[in-house]
Amino acid sequence: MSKRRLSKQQQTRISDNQQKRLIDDGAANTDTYNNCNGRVISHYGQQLDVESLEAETTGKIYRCHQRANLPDLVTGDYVVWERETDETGIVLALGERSNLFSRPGFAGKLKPVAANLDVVVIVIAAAPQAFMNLIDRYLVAVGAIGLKSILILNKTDLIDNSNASELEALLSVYRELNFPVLRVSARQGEGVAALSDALAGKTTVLVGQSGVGKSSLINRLGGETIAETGELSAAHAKGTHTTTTARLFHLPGFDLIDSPGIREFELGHIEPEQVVVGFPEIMSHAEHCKFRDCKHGTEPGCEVREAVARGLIHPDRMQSYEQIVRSITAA
Ligand SMILES: Nc1nc2c(ncn2[C@@H]2O[C@H](COP(=O)(O)OP(=O)(O)OP(=O)(O)O)[C@@H](O)[C@H]2O)c(=O)[nH]1
Ligand SMILES: [Mg+2]
Ligand SMILES: [Zn+2]
Repeated sequence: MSKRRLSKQQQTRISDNQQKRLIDDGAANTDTYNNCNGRVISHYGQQLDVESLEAETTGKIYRCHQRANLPDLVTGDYVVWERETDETGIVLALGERSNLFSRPGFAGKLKPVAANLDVVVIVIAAAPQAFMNLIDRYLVAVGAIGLKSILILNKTDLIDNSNASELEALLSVYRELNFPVLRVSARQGEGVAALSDALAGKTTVLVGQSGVGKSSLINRLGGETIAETGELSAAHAKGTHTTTTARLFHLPGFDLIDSPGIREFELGHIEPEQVVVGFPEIMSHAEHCKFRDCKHGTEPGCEVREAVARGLIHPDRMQSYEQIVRSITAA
């Protein structure tokens, strides 16, 4: 039900945009009979899988090329496309994006991951090891585009005396900051119903290190094997980069985008002043610093330092913040 409502809204937006586009192109008289609405489900190099949003072919996937004048399209994009054969087509125009989640790829070049999202789910796991700084980098990237995050700890079935208190301490930092936190096990099903509820009616992308179980969660939520999963490497207990391209899955009640896992997440595209969007507790104190451009270092009248000293800001989060700012300034 929610899917139909969403696509209708989007179709209105698309057709407005399509009209603008055709006028922009000076092609207002073009025969638009064959133009269809669609959504990019996945992309493979130069080719895209576009799902038809047209009544008579709804849900059918067409392998498409895109017109050369279009920017790189990503999973989640709404597009106008034209059918070529029963299985192929060409994308003519890109609908307006409500947001675009990107991460830096090779040589610091921004790599768009997915568009038109409602939520970003940051997945960590009992193994491979979770790092606060990686979570914080994601929170900054998500906050910078005005989206909300949910933090998920997967593989709760692997929690034992050796890692329980460390993981709980990590989660409690975010819980206290009012970031939604869920504990799940894709393998055993714990917490999966609550996760399903949290995603209802939304388009969400799963992000996180390789091997944390993003694709496994898709399979558990979908009740069948629809995404490929891979074992952790025996030598390093790290992920093996099984998922290679972002793909949108329609699951019962919501859309969920699987994305390739990462080893590192460099925030090359964020300005140092923006880092604070991932740190609401620092932001609220920074407003009261004596100097407006306070770097929260050794300046007099720094309310952030004061808050750390009084235990109002977690020292690990402060350290994480400083590390991110340093990494950006050094880049
Ligand atoms: N014990 C346990 N293992 C899990 C759980 N979820 C996933 N795994 C295992 O973790 C490994 C990696 O899972 P994937 O789903 O491929 O991880 P991913 O995050 O999609 O990894 P990339 O595609 O490389 O980014 C597989 O061997 C899964 O069976 C879980 O809840 N418990
Ligand atoms: Mg995967
Ligand atoms: Zn300050």
